[in-house]
Amino acid sequence: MANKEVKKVVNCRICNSKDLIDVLDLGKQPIPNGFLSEKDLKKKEKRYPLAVVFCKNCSLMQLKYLINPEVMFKNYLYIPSASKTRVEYFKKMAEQVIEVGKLKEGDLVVDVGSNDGSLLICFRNLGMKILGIDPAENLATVAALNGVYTEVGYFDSQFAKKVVKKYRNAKAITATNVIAHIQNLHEVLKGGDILLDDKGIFVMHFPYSMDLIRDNLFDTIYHEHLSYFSIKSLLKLAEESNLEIFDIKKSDLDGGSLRVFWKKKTYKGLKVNTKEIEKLLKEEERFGLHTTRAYKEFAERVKRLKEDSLRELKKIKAKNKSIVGYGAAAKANVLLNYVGIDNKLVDYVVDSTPYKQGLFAPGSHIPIFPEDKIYETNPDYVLIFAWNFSKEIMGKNKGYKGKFIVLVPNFKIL
Ligand code: JHZ
Repeated sequence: MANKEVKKVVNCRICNSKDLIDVLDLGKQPIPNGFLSEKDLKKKEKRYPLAVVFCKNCSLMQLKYLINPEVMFKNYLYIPSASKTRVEYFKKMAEQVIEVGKLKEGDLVVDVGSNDGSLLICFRNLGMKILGIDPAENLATVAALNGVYTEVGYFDSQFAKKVVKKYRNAKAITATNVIAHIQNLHEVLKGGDILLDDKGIFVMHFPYSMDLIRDNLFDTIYHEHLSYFSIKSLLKLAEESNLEIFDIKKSDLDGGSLRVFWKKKTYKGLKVNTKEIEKLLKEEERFGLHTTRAYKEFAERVKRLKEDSLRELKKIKAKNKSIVGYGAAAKANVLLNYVGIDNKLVDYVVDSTPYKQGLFAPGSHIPIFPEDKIYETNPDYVLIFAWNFSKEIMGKNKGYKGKFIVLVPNFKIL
């Protein structure tokens, strides 16, 4: 893919099957974190096809078209620390990893996709040695300001060898919301096997496809997310690896996520929680997550959601009421572009991320302001794009007198 920017997927990333069924086409969209400066607005914006397919063999939903990662990740504006709730989850995750992996003070924790160092800081506060890995050069600088050192690059077996040589084996590797960004998943596991201490654990955290399908979370489908994991697909992925899954825990973050615990097959100091894994797999079967029907029905619901949302927003505007957005999330941009919401419907979006303020949302070109802007203009409605943080957002804006709206899982005035 070196010179080509878009590549169509022909084989499943996990099981290599060609039996890929079309699920949903979200049209041509700009990259979801491709925020624009005023100067950029004059240039032609690049759009890439955004669609998902479902592998009938291993049940991995995945992107139909891939974009060169350099386009998306070299300069990255998303930081987890802009959301207090997410940082709270990171604190709990660090405690859990230390407990499950029986880590001791001074053990090395390596975070893949370490971003601004938010998760590693939690480990450092608990006495661990830490190292970040991330391809975003701009974020490595931000992490350094937080005292977190980052090796810049994409994690795979070669990268893992370099890290072991330069530092040592890791007692824990973490990867939150990044495994879905990586094309070669088998390489990630190979890298994990190389980097991990014989008695170490590798903990992955990412959104769960069952929650996505059941709750219409279509806006979490975007160019950065190559894979939408089911447990069936994860167990298939594990088959070829020297690592094995020894536990899976559900989390309610981001509308529903999975935390997947891996260890070396040769390490017998931790028991495999077969009962829990089988229970979760049965739940998927009962839901129908391995059948084409579940995906077709999901696509139908998303198309209806688009029509309903647009109609309801237009009704509000027809009454001369103002609407603004809250949270210039990546998923906000998918929603804006798919539903067809522009500056005529939504006046502006507010966001706590300093790097996004003053820029414009990709595609819709809606301007982004700091959060207090809503107290300057007092809009009639605030549309919460970051629905995963509705509680935090409504909680800290008790002084706002208008009404809150969400569009996902369905149009609702709160
Ligand atoms: P948030 C990113 O997606 C990209 P996004 C990535 N691919 C991924 O998987 C997820 O993260 C996990 C703002 N906000 O975290 C901050 C406020 O303004 O749901 C963020 O810009 N005020 C890695 O971008 C956005 O909302 C607040 O009070 O969809 C939330 O984005 C709060 C709580 C948030 O991720």
